[in-house]
Amino acid sequence: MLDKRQFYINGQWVDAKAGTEKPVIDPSTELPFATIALGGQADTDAAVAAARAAFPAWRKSTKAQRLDLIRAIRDVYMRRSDEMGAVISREVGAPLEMSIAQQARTSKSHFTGFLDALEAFDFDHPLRADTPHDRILYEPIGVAALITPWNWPMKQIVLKVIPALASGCTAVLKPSEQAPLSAMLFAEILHEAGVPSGVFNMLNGDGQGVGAQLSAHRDVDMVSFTGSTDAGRAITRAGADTVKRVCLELGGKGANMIFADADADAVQNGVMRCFNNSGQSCNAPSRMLVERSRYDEAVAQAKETAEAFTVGGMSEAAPHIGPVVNASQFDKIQNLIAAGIDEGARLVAGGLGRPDGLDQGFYVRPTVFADCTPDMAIMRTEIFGPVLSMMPFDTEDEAIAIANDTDYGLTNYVQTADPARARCIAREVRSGMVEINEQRRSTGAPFGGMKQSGNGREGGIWGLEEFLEVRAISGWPAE
Ligand code: TXE
Repeated sequence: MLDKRQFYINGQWVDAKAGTEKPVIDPSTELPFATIALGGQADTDAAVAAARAAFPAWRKSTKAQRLDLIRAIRDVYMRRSDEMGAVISREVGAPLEMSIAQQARTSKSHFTGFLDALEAFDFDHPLRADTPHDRILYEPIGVAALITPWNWPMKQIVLKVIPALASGCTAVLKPSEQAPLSAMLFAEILHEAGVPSGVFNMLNGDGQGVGAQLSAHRDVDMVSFTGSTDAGRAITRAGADTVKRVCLELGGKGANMIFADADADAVQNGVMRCFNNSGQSCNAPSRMLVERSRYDEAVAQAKETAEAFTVGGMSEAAPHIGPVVNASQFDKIQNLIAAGIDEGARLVAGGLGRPDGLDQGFYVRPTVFADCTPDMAIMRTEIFGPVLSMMPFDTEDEAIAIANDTDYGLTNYVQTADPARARCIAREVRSGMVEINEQRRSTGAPFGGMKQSGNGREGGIWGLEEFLEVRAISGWPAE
């Protein structure tokens, strides 16, 4: 059993002062393989105090110093990225190849996006050329608490820690208690790269403990959070007394609108995208809307694609999907599959229970429902498992209306050969991101949602601005 009970505070690994312990469970065996400490108030206070003490000096660091530090972190991170992939696989159960390629190595693009953004960012300039006495100053907000989930653990950590440091903030990271070990390796990497003591701190804890303590803390200036919409609400409430800035990246229920003129492989790609990472992505295209003339064929293709998926442990060769992260996610998904059956959706692939031959581990059968209606639980709830819900539509307006009929607004998808239609749909759907014909966002584009998918944007210039205060000084003397 690995002993991982320490926290990284003020440049050192230290023992927990308060709180309890928790086993880390391997999702593919349901067996514990490590022990972590879950901190308490005294640990939270120590981490925040270290970040507060380091802030005055780090706030005054130059852009060149920050760029050098981020490049150094990136270089150590990339050197250790295969090690990182292996740790992620162990704690969340994802296939090893996928953890290395998609989880660990791709974070490099986030480093690039923030280095470009920082290089280009002007922290100090006149309002306009004709108003030299009006000066605009961008300042780091202060101590940033970063609370992250387990589904893409390292991307979510990089997307918060790097812009926090780039902006001149100091940081306290509380990773998910489901994925603590990759965060601890990340702390080792930052230490090796020479991050000054106290600028970055990391402690483990659960949402009710360290998560809530950081959100309410008087010496924390902002919280950047990725996770469930419920936890986002709780953090917002806890931060209200101190009027904290709270940046939220929450769940999603993406619609993938497939028109009759879409590419031949649009359905297959849509199923694969929905099931990637065992369906545990906030931007999973989990509602597939298909133009009626192509619908029956699409249901047959989705069934075939789902049934071709293999499910198994982390060391099996791709393409396959691993288990979901824990027992409560497994139960949530099973309950939603049962609800889909009860509410009359047509089960065309997968279904309840574990796949044949996998009696232990949180394995879910790749599942497809057809003939869904917008009011069904499987069309409204973020399932966070390999479950696709399909329904037909007749007109472009109907597709847009169904896509928008959700509390979420993170990513929507459209597949069509008609450029005018693609542009119209991109403008009309209410989501922070739209992907047309499988085109992925480029490095540095903003990631974030509308409605109950959140209020923040991560990545590039927008990700940097989340950590900055903008100030207006009038009467600025000429230099
Ligand atoms: O998330 P939680 P869970 C969704 C997805 C999933 C569901 C539940 O639908 O099925 O959420 O997953 C911390 N104050 N997403 O229970 O609880 C917690 O410790 C402060 C979508 O794992 O939101 C962890 O660090 N912090 C999502 C983080 O929040 C709190 C990714 C995520 O845990 C807290 C994950 C509190 N009161 C789940 N309560 C996405 N947007 O990608 C919890 N936490």
